[in-house]
Amino acid sequence: PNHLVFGEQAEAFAPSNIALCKYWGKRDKVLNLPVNSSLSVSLAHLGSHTQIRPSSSGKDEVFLNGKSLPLEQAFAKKVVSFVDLFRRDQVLPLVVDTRNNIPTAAGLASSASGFAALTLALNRFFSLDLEDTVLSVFARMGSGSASRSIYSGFVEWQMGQQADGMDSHGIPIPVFWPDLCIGLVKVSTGQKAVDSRSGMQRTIDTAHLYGSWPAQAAGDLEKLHAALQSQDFEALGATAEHNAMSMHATMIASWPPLVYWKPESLMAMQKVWQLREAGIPVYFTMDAGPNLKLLFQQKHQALLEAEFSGLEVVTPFAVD
Ligand code: 2P0
Repeated sequence: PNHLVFGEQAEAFAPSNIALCKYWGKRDKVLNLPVNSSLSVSLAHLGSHTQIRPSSSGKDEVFLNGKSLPLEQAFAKKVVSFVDLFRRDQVLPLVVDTRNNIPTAAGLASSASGFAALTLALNRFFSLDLEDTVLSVFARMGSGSASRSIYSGFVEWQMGQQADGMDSHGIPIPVFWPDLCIGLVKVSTGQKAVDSRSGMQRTIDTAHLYGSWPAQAAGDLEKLHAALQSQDFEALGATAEHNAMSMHATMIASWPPLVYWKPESLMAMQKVWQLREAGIPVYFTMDAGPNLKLLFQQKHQALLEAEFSGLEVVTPFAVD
C-alpha cells in the first residue's frame, strides 16, 4: 500500500549480538548482502529500545541516548533513509528515539540492536505484521549484523544467493545453552577509528589475504553447528576464537593497516591463553574494536571476574 495506517507511537526492544563466526565483507553494498554466512548469540537484556512517534516540529528528529542528533550526522542519516524504506513518499515527519544499554561504538554491536529495534518498532508503528524472516531482511538493509538481532539465542545469518537478497536473513538455531556465559572486557569505550562498513571495504580492496576468508568462515560455520548440536563448549570456544583471529589477520593485512587492538587488548588475550594453559576453558572473540568478549561456563564465572576487573557478564540463556 502507498499510504500506511499508523498509530500514535510504537516501541520495541532488540538485543545486541556477538558473532562466533563473523560477517566481514559485502558482495552487494546497497542491499548489504554478505560475502559469507555468520553465526551469533544474542545478548538477552543488553541492546536497544527504540520508540517512534510523529514529529510535531515538521521534520524528522533522531535521538540517541536522549541526545538530539544533527540530521547530517552519519547515524542519523542512516536512520532517516532506513525509515524512508517504510514511509516511502508519504509526508510523515517522525521522531526516532533510541536508547542503548550498551556502550555505543565500542565494538559491542550497537548498530545491530539499533537497526533491529528500529525495524521492529516500524513494523508496529505501521501495523505491518511482517514475518520474522522479512523483518530480518529489512534489518539487514540498515546494518548487516542487525539481521541476527531480530532473534534471541543462537542465530545464523544465511548469506543467501538471490540478487534481491530475500534469502539473506537470520534463522534461529533451536539450541538452549544455559551454562554459557559471555564476559565483556572493556578495554576502551571510546569511538573507534574506522567503522566496520569502511573497514570491511578496505579489507576487500587491499588485503590479498582476504581471499582465504570465505573458506575459513564456511569451515568455522560447520564446526560451530556441530559444537552446538553436541554442546561441546571447548569446540565452540576454540572455533570462535580462531574465526575472530582469522578475521583480524585480514584486517591487519589491509592497507593502510586496520589494527583495532590496543596494547591492553593483547594483554587480555595473553591472560586468556595463560588461563587455558592452567586448565581453565576460557576463549575470546573480538570485533572491529579493542574490547574482548570472553566465552566461558558458569562454574568459572567467579574466577574470571577476579582475573578481569570490571568484567560484565551476560548469560544469554538465563531464565529470570
Ligand atoms: C559481526 N561485525 O559479524 C562483524 C564482526 C564487526 C566485526 O557485523 O556495514 O555494523 O552496517 O552491514 O553490521 C559490524 O558490521 O556493518 C559487524 P554494516 P555492521 O558482528
